[in-house]
Amino acid sequence: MTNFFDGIDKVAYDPDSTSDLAFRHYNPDEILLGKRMEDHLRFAVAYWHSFAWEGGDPFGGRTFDRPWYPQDSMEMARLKADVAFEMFDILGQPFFCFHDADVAPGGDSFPEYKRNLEEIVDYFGEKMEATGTRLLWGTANMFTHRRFMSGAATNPDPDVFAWCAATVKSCMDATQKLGGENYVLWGGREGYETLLNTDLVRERQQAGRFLQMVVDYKHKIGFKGQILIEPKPQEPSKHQYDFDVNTVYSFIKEFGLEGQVAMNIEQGHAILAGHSFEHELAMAAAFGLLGSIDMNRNDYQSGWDTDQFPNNVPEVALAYYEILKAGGFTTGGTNFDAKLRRQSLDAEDLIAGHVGAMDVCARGLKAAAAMLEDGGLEAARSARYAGWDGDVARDMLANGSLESITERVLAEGINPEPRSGQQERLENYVNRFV
Ligand code: XLS
Ligand code: NI
Ligand code: NI
Repeated sequence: MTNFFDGIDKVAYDPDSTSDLAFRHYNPDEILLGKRMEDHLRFAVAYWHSFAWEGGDPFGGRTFDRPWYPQDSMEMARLKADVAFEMFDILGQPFFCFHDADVAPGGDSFPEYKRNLEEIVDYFGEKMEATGTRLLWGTANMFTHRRFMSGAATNPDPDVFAWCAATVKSCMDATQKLGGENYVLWGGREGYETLLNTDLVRERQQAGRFLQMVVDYKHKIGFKGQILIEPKPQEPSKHQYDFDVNTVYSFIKEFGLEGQVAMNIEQGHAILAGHSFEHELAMAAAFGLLGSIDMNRNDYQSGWDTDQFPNNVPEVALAYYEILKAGGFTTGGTNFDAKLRRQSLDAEDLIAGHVGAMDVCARGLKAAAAMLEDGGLEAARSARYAGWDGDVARDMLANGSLESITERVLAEGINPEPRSGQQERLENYVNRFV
């Protein structure tokens, strides 16, 4: 036991509590739509934000002071793991997620990197066995180190591509060994700054080939989880190749990977792309590619990825509405890709951030489940499109041509009369549940 969380008790569900560190809505065993709340939400803590990020921003260095700093030795990596698993026990969330770089020092060579990762993976394995915390997904950080400054798989230098292939193999092995339920690829620096020095056709080909290798390796090792791509429109690169759900969908099709790769959708990335979270979720669901979510929120004024803990119930409710409507998570879950504000220095702040986020998600989920059960939104939508259920309309769509349709417009004197979209009424409807 470390003493990092001294004085902080295991968080309990207590609907009447006035404590800021209690769950008033997250009740893991509560049944919604025939399933336990915990099994709907499948919460995960993100190792990077909670334990590896030191509180820096573009204008200043670290603000936190943690007993596992400096993060450059295996001894510190083990201490960090001890603290992380203590937090998992306090929160009681079922999963966590990590990048290789979050959990062990990278060392000076590939063999050293691999040794360190394997050593900490064994340490995690023991802790997961002892505590029951599971791995939602693993991933590789191929964006922080300077070797990745011009891209990872999309790098002009083939040696960087080779380094990345070896790195992802190690991270997939680690994920497989720990029973991870998914493997995520977020294209951190897979994009470019300026066309003046960039061959974007070649770079996209490299990224596509890389993804094919990842899928081949998944089958080779019999990894049962899903491979997930996480779209993001910019930051760190000016132009990212995996801009949003639609862009990633066409990328998957172009490289023949339909049915092999799904998506991890992040609230903040959706906002950066000029979409809403529910738009991206509905789009992914429409393609059958809704895998998992990174739950956070962006500051709506700042225009960059602020990765804050979610705190807006109506927004979260609409997101879970799309997820439930699509049938809910299978291997996916709700990963809190969220970090403290850099002035939030205390161990207690880390707990408060997660407790609040879990409770907001639970409230959103309850509202979403109630709206689905009530069926009001679906009924309104069906009524709006009812004209398309008729035989004539169906036949027009399936077999019509511009000439045959024109004939009918003339013969029947078709002259459409607009009808209300009723947005305000529907917004009032949602407000009854949130
Ligand atoms: C960064 C991404 C990152 C991924 C994992 O914006 O959200 O945290 O989720 O590499
Ligand atoms: Ni992000
Ligand atoms: Ni993310």
